[in-house]
Amino acid sequence: MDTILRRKLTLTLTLTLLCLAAPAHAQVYFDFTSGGVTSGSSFGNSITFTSGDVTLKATSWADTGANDTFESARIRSWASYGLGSCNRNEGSNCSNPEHQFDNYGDHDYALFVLTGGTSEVLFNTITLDPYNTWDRDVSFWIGTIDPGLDLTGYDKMDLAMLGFGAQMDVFNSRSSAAIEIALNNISGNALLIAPNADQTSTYYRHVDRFKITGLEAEEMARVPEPATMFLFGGGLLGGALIRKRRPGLTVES
Ligand SMILES: [Ca+2]
Ligand SMILES: [Ca+2]
Ligand SMILES: [Ca+2]
Ligand SMILES: [Ca+2]
Repeated sequence: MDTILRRKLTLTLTLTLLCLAAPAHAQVYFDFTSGGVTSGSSFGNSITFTSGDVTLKATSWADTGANDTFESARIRSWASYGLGSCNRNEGSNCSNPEHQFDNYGDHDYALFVLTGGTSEVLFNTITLDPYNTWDRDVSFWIGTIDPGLDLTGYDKMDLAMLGFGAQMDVFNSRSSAAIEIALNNISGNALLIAPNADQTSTYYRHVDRFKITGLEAEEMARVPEPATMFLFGGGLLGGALIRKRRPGLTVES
């Protein structure tokens, strides 16, 4: 009986520890081609999307300020075409093709900040769709930032100080086809993405333009504090030992 009890105890503890250790990664997907709640209708506005218990706030920015510092832009939803942006030099009601995220003239940026749920996610992929045939080179930064961060007045060199990780570049061919960009499962609560700005030429083959149609991520598991794990494990162990000491205990098989 002791052996059976010991086996049961070991199994219970093992399963308990496995459950605590195994991350229950909930997948979140934000479809930017439908839904979304728009707040404000000019520069500095936002569009909010939800997936499960996670809320995503999308805003757009551009280096239209003095010395290429960031200023808020107007993020817009073009229904099934996804999200685009009009910056201060394009005008808040800019039209095709400037209403995409583009690097013709100034450099447009999309900022996605997550709140609710575990907030921290692993960023999986983002889908971009050029509206017509354009280059599709992108740069992105992922990090854990103040969810209320206002980028006004900062520039690209300040991103690390604000909590973003290193700039990641993905170069793609010129095409009218949508493309899924791997975000390398980097963790954080924020993603900043822009057409790659390294090619300064306005030669048409270098100009990158796209709308953004979807973002896929997975919630990080809530990692229990070591103290909690110890107490939880210790509680189970204690309970089992008390039961073991009780006379006439029948072990269910
Ligand atoms: Ca634009
Ligand atoms: Ca532009
Ligand atoms: Ca500029
Ligand atoms: Ca390019």
